[in-house]
Amino acid sequence: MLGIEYPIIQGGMAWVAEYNLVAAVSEAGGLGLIGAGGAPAEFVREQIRKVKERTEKPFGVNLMLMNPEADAIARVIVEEGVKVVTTGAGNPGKYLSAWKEAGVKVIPVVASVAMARMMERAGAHAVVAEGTESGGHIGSATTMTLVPQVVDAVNIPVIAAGGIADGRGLAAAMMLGAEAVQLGTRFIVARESIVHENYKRKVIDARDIDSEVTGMSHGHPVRQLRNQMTREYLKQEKAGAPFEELEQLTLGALRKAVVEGDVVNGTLMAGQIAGLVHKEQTCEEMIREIMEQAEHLLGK
Ligand code: TUI
Repeated sequence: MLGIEYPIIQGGMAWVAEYNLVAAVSEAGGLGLIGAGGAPAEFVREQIRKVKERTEKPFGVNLMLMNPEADAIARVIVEEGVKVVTTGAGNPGKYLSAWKEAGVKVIPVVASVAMARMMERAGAHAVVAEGTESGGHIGSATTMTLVPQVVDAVNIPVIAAGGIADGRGLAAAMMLGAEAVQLGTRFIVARESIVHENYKRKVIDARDIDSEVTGMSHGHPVRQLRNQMTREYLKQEKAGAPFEELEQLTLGALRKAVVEGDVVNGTLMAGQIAGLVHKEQTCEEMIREIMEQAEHLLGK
């Protein structure tokens, strides 16, 4: 459906998934996704053009639906002839018909069976079922429970995400009925990833229980590695701080971590599988290793 060699999709991580990483993943035979995050539409257009200069292979865009320029980005995706779009943090229903008319493959990220069903009815080509093990904005169901329930509920292909970083995860996801996997955390530390060295080091050094979920009280849970920022956030959240105040605390904090390498006051979004990510490698090495391990486990 996507014209890719291997069933490995790179998560559309805000700030992290820019053209260098995206082109590297697609060149290696996976599907790179530009993470539009909170970026302006014209920035996303430039990113798309830069990926096209670097690879002829398929790639896509992830539209984070809370982006105030979401409508404009949805149009840029059509104008620039992007072949695949994934969406996150909301319901992309209002964009579906325009994308489908333009021949874009539409793959919403969902965190529940109800949303998966709704997306299938609306005409989505596939869904990413994302478990709570993931980094960033999360739902509450685990990958182990969500994926088979979504597989049973819909007739379109299901891509598993959350807690997957190696061939064992890929093989397990296939056993649950998924057709492909989406990885974020492992690609943060890719050689081609522009993420600051300090952030990469934090992911590489992280243990299994080093992530924390902030924002549970106001309905926007976000998983990230524990640091001064999460301690301060959780302290204020526990004391009943209003949403707006907590928002102030995290404003620009992801950029601070990715670009400036501020691992003290920055937001280090990463999934629970960070404890399994041990070294920087090229995307090609990562994908080859994952495929070899999964093929061995699945007996080809
Ligand atoms: O979207 C994500 N992960 C993200 S978005 C993001 S940007 C951000 N930055 C700072 C603070 C907060 C967010 C970082 N990580 N994953 C896909 C995903 N989508 N997970 C859960 C959902 C989801 C949630 C609710 C999808 C649909 C949904 O529907 C609600 C509705 O509208 O009915």
